[in-house]
Amino acid sequence: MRTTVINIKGMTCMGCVKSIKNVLKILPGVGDADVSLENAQARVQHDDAIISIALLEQSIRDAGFEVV
Ligand code: 9UX
Repeated sequence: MRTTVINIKGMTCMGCVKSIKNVLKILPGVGDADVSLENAQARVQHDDAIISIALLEQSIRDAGFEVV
């Protein structure tokens, strides 16, 4: 497991936070995901042999947010 921090643009409420959190948590290889509205950031624990950073980022984009 490694921890990856991803900066996200476009979260405006706790609903946004929750939906990104849910999107990340259901991905295979993700242990835990914490999303912070005030830091505009996701902190994801993942096994990078199973899920790459690029895939995490793409999942956030697919959910309608911008990765910066
Ligand atoms: Mo945060 Mo609400 O979106 O549509 S502004 S969930």
